[in-house]
Amino acid sequence: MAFATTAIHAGQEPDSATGAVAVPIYLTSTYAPEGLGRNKGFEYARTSNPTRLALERNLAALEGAKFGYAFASGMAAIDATLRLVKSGEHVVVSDNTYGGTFRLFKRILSNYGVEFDFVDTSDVHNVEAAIKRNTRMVFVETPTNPVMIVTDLKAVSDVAHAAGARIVCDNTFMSPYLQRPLEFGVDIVVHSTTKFLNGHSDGVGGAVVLNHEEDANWIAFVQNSAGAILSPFDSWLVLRGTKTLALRMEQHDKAGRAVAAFLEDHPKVGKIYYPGSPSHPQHELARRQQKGFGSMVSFDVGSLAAARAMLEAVKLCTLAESLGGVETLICHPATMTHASVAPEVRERLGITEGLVRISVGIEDTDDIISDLDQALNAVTSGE
Ligand code: P1T
Repeated sequence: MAFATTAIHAGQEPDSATGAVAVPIYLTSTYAPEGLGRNKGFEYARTSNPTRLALERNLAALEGAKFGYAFASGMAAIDATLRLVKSGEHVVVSDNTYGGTFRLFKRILSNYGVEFDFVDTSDVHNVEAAIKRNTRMVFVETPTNPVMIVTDLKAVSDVAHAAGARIVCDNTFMSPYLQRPLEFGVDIVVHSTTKFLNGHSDGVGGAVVLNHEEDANWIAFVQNSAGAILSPFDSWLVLRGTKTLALRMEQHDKAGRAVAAFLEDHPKVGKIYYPGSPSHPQHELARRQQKGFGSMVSFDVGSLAAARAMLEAVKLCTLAESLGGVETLICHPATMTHASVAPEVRERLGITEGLVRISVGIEDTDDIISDLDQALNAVTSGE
């Protein structure tokens, strides 16, 4: 079945009890068994819930995976995935990830004996060089948040597998509509469903999808044992979101390209980060690996003062963290999403004080561009 059909139907047969076409929100914490040891597949709602299960099947199908697990947030999904690694083992990570991922690895998981090395995974040789005897996982984000570095998933998967390590890809920026990492050899895909999968900025959630049965059993065990589950209502919101994922991503992609082209020509804009621009260093790789370029665009306006002037002048675009919703959101990574990354690391990655990140929504594209234009024109040349 094609993607748009899978998105609407996978995991969502009409309800067996009532025929309800939309999956009901099962607001129950527990289930009455028919007798001791005889239940209908559900015992306690931390372990499993029919609404969450429908979403988990839906997300697995969208990524072309056998197993899916929904978590309370993208960070909870990433945390659960890292439970596949034990104390004394080593993980190679893309050096530019979402700030929260960096914080979880560096500030929390490092305290439990897991070793992390952060490298620029856009060059597969850096990954090869960072592999150690005890490397058990390679974790990549592509394109990265917020400077849009693209990693060759096939090449890095081969290197990881040759070393006996799993490769995990955070596919939040692309969504499975624009990129399906498992097709390139990636073992595990993680998502913040808060973003494009939900698509309406009304719920926080995360997901892990994979094919390897033993690892899947462990993720399910962690999900049940640590309990960072997605609620039935939030599961339902994401299910509603994925029904329109194909349509939304088509428009996000179109609008992203138009906004990037507009910014590229604007005199107040310096460097622009968008894999769809022919000037992007991995433009060709992005073309091969992705079905489109998406709607995340970052650009440098030169200084904190200029960024502030612009961000305070937008009217239609909303100054806020997060991304992937129908509405255009704009933010300042250095002080918002990536504030937990050390200043020298931010500087090296290009997360300067003048960097602005935009998640282009699906409002009328001309309206978005007019708003950006008037906000950029509010930046005076001294700033
Ligand atoms: O916010 P949460 O659902 O826990 O997801 C974390 C996360 C994981 N991976 C990527 C690539 C992300 O972008 C995020 C969250 N990012 C933002 C909130 C942001 O504005 O960038």
